Amino acid sequence: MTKPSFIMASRRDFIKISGLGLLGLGVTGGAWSVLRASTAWEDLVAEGIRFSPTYCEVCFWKCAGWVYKNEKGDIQKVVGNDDDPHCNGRLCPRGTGGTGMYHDPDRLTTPLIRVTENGKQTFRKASWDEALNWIADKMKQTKEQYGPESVALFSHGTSGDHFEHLFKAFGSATLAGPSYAQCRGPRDAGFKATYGAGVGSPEPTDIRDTRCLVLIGSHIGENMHNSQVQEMAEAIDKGVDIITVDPRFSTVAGKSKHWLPIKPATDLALLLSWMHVLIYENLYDKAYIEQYATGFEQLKQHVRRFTPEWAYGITTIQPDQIRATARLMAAAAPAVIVHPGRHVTWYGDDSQRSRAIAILNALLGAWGRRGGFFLKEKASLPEYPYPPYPQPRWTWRDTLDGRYALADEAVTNTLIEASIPKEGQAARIKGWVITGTNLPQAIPEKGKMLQAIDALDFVVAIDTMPMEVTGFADVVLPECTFFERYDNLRNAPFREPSLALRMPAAEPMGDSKPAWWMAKQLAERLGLGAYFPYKDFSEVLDWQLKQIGSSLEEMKKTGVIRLPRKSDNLYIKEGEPMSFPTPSGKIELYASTMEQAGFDPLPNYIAHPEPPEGYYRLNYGRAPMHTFSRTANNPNLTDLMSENDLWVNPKVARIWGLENGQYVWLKNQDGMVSDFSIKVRITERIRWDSVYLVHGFGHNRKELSRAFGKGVSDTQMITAVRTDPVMGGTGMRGNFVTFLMQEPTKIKES
Ligand code: MGD
Ligand code: SF4
Repeated sequence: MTKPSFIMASRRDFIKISGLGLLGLGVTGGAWSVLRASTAWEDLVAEGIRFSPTYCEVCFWKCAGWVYKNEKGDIQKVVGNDDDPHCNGRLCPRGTGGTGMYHDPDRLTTPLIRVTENGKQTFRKASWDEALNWIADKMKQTKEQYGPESVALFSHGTSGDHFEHLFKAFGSATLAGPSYAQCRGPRDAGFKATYGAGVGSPEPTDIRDTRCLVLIGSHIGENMHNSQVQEMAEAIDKGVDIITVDPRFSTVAGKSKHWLPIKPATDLALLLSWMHVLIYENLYDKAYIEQYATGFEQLKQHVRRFTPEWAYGITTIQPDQIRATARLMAAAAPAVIVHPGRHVTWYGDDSQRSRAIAILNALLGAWGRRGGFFLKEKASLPEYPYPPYPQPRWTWRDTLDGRYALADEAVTNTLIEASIPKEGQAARIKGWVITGTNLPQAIPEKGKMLQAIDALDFVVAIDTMPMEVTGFADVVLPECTFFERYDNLRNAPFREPSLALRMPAAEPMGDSKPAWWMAKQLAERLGLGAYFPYKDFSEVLDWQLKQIGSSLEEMKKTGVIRLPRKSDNLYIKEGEPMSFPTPSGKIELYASTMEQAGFDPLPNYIAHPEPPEGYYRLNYGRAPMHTFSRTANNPNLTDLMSENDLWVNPKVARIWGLENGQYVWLKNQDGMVSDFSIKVRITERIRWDSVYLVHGFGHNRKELSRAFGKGVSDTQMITAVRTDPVMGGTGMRGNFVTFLMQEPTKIKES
């Protein structure tokens, strides 16, 4: 076994280290493939070298890893857990650099309360008692006056689990997160209308065995979801054909057999035309469709007119290329994946685009087939026996006011709207608790958010960092990072069920605390202590693990438990009957749930607004070393990428006289001017009608010493939102920007 080295690595070096999977504890035992404590492990501990299990919170792939500490107990590095199917022993650059979250000197380390001094609002340090009493008093008052439902929770990530439990015990189901209406919601609505179930996370894409991978605006590789990227690398080695549809020559476009530089906002036309080719050239999987699907004849009639020639006029993709790519998919079927994507809130018709993707996969017979989509399974882990929750009188669903009939989860924006008083009518929501989400960078239409914040009785932010969201809070609670706490076991559906443990590798820094502790303290102050009947959250984990024949002690040594599947059908067996959880029990090519809710039962192309003269569509995406805005100040990751740049086509650069490396400000179609400037990168890799930048930069909090003023925030430039009528997703890619060569205003902190 390779012994870990504790020589301080330079920030660039340690990315390589993560790839080595240093902890070679590949011992399996019993019915479970469980890593057992080896002598080598005990040797290491005896030598004063400590490591403990975690799963990563830098993004939501939740890779399991080992945190290494030196003899003094200082966290040195984190490496992947060999037995974890989410990472296969290797963390991505962000995960490896995740220790920067722990070491960041800008971290929040004490509770803060807003006060006014000499007429100016500021924060002062507070004790935990003072801060928690303040929040509990506000929650109690609001409950008495308006009902518990009037306190809303915005959350993203594992700390949200603990507050969700508190809120449900309190009597509020007014809970939302940006991972739905700003991210994957339309995808899950589109797939659910077709297959009866959403896609979920991790996506059940069988990439390692696929023969043809179609990526529509989903840039795997830049969007670094660990095992998915590893599987794609494996598939590339095996000669997979990749078709990338993107107005931008993304990294994966360079590995693709076909790059289709589609005119932005026209993907649905291409998808309909691909269906036309598959059906009218008799290339679809007839046996599969006959056995498992319904609505084929309606679909056939529907796509009759969507010829490649029709689509060419809309998408700018040559008819020959549309035919060739459809035939390539059919030749690989059923080992083909038209990837559902993840962040899909683009143009406001995103559920329908996702429906088209779902239908296309059905025509290719890919759902439930090797090399297509596997049938995922998750561990059945008993819930801790908490008392039953009270029934709220109203929930997030009531804030939809009859809109978005197929929304399965809360829509952040309707909670924001319900927090703004209307003419003569008080707002339903009076207080916000926000944890693990930086709302000003995550949710477009900041104007509405500011209106709501102005009207609210109280705002609490729980964060590890002094992010923008904390600037709007009355009370800020400092959460310790995922390196310093217990959280729920990771239990995500995949090819085989697995559980991963996160435990503290170090004491919380300063006066920061874990979310479970904060939620418990608030519960006790609210008379809800019965919902938190433990001293330490580890007791909950131990109880749950004991129900399945393991224990916390055992898991501390393995980090991951892999469980056998209960069903042996990772794929549908040839000809095997299969019932889908749709109203008809079949894959619904013609979606009855859509029809009943008053939406098109078959997807239709609609034209979207074009950029005004002199403006370019604002396209945005991901970088492999950053996640949203949460990593922008991470000392390790800013070393790798400290600001975003603006991709500009050479033709556009010539018109504007732009030079590589020059800084420009951006102005959008509504006159919104960027707070900061962005470096121009002239490249043929972007179409002339668009510009591109990485999301999550352009921070305006001076407390973020490395992120402040670096690059432009795409969210700031997104003032026009096209809302998806099906589920309320906020389409954000209908915004257009132009360049300003001079600093337009003095930078103000908002
Ligand atoms: P971040 O901006 O990274 O993501 O939206 P968010 O979840 O809000 O903000 C995360 C916040 O959590 C930060 O303030 C960070 O400091 C804090 N944090 C990190 N770790 C912890 C922790 O352990 N505990 C606590 N309490 N806080 C922690 C993501 C959302 O954004 C998503 S999912 C998508 S897909 C959308 N992407 C997107 C986009 O690409 N462009 C634009 N313009 N908007 C987008 N919005 C959406
Ligand atoms: Fe962490 Fe990377 Fe895994 Fe995401 S993909 S959980 S950032 S290691």
